Amino acid sequence: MIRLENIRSATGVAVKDPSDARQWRLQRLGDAALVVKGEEILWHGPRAECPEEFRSAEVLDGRGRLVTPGLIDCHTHLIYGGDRSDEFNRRLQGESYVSIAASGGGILSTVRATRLLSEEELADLLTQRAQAWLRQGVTCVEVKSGYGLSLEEELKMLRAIARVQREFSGEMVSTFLGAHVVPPEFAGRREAYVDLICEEMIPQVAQTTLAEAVDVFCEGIGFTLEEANRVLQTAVNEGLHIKIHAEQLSDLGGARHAALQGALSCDHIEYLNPIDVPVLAHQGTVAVLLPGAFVYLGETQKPPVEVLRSQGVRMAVATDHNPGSSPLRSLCLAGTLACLHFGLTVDEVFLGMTAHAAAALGRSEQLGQLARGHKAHCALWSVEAADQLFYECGENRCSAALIGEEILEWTLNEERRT
Ligand code: DI6
Ligand code: FE
Repeated sequence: MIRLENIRSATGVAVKDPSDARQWRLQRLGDAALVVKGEEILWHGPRAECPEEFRSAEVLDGRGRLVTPGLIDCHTHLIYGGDRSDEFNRRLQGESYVSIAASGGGILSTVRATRLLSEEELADLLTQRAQAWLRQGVTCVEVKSGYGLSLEEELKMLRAIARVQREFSGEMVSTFLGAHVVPPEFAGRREAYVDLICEEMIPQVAQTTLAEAVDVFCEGIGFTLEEANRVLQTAVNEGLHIKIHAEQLSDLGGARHAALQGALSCDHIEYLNPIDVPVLAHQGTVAVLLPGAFVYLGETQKPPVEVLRSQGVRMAVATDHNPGSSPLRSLCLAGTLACLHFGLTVDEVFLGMTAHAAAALGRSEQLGQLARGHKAHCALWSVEAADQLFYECGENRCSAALIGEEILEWTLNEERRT
């Protein structure tokens, strides 16, 4: 058992109904203590109120840093081969994301690069990226497949994720995204590809437990509403969680249908019709906002944040890191963009990458709060207050993680302020 002292802290706390965003607030403590035994948080609160029973614990010195729950990046495509900097340049010269995709580039270009790599090579790339996330205070990262698009290639991606999962000191959550786009082998036979997903891929994913959730890209360049519904229903029948990329570039109604099928989250949702928001609220579905893709694609249509807020829908914020629409490597920067472009407050962004991101991954009871019974996965920041996390950008302020009873430290290039 350890007691972390000489810390400030910030954490979301649910006042009443945890599925209603209006019931959450950010608790900031100036002189806090955190007691951990094994993997689990036993107590968190003002240091002066620490119960007698924890006074005998070994003391760890937090050196005046801010302690938060480890951040959670609940939507990434962190495993892939190659990069698409050439397309970034083409887009800057006027080509659109959709026209590049239609000419065989875009997601399909990453599919070609990913298929060339072995399971081991993919695992190495993912390990490096996951370590970079951890050093920025992200102790839980969701990773989607979706650049394999055949039974073998999708399983290869998922097995590579599983390898990294076993070694990663934080938590890695695996999502199957076979329904990303129709692969070239099925050009003109999209129904046959959806058959393959539903009849072979999803049952194998469920049987091997290589992913805990199924996602689908419901979009003009992805899958129709009917196809998405079929994929998600198959996943539900197989006992898997579901989520959806919906209303990113157009309004197909995917978010409403996915929420009605019990989706944990609806992601992107720039084009979500406000009349669908009560469905998300009623179903307790989390709205995952992805400002990286919004900015990189030069979008102007913003998600209906004010309606989501007034209806009490929990909003999460994630990087959507991928080599095309969001090559963003900083969750805190995604938070800054959510503030500047979508009008979220610092408190909303904080909750959106802790408690509400945990809900988007079905982990509300285990992650995202400094609370008794939660996993001791925390980040230590060289900042004075939580407000600073999304204020400046371009520099990492996280200098350590607490994983269980152990502090993992790394060096920051720190400007010394006197
Ligand atoms: N939406 C996204 O933002 C990514 N996939 C998706 O369905 C984009 C993936 C890519 O461009 O490679
Ligand atoms: Fe995505």
